[in-house]
Amino acid sequence: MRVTKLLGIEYPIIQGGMAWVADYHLAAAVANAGGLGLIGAASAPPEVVREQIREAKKLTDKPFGVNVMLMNPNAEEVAKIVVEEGIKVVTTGAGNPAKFMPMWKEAGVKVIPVVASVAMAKLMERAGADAVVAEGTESGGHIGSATTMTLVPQVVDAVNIPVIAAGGIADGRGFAAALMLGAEAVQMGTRFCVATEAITHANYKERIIKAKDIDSEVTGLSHGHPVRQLRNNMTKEYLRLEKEGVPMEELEYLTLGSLRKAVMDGDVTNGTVMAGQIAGMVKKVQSCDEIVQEIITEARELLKGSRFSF
Ligand code: TUI
Repeated sequence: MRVTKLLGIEYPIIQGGMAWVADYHLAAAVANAGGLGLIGAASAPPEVVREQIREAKKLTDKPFGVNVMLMNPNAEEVAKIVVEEGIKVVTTGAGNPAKFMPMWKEAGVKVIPVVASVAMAKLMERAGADAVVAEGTESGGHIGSATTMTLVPQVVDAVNIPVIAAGGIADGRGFAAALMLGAEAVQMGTRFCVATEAITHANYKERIIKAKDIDSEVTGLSHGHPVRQLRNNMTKEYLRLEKEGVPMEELEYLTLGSLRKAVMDGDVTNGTVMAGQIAGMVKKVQSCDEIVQEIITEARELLKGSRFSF
């Protein structure tokens, strides 16, 4: 498979670069399980990202990457640190990473932008991306509008680089379906968010495990920053104010630090509980190794004898 070869990993499973959740513990655990683990730089200060990378190296000698969140005002510094620390794979989110590509390519870093449209996927291919993650609107966090089912095959048809499917995938069936849509790997967030090794607060994990299929809401649609999260006091209040036409700046104030409050402090009532629509199917805390093995075994069984068998 092109993606496993490109990244030097055993299984074509990539962990999402989730803000606060994807720290070095999770990245190293996914790497040790044979997938691609990622440290989610999110809004962390650049020196914290450097520290995280060094800690991950102590826990694994397998390849792992860093997700650079492009809305972060420190993204440029983080982009440089990734090179300085010898990171070999970068994924990016929430923007266009073109200005960092020459620096990364020169340093031999494999660049995998997360995209939510065909246009962005083509742009990234032309800019030198090694692969793209096509992320459907089923995902948690900052999202686009196309579903995984519609986005993935259209991106596959539009580019020649490998496409990694994300959004709504959490088991072997989703993995197999992604391959049938033409993807060559999957990226998963929600399932890894509840992993034993994830530092996610127990309340957050429990909220995901108790979630039903229709428990997520999308906030921020009216001001162009849609974020999928599980329904609670925060989403009710946010959506009420958004409907009243409260300006974006005031809404941002409401959510300042709210993800941290949920992930780290366990306030899943007033904090932001980002998770994908597949949360309803995520039913237990398991180690990253168990998660990866279960998905691969299930998918192999489903694809046996087909041209997708692996
Ligand atoms: O980035 C994500 N998901 C995220 S980032 C994040 S951090 C955050 N925290 C609080 C509020 C808001 C965000 C949480 N979840 N996924 C990757 C992704 N990228 N989804 C959609 C996009 C995207 C959107 C527009 C990529 C490129 C793009 O292009 C716009 C442009 O600049 O042309």
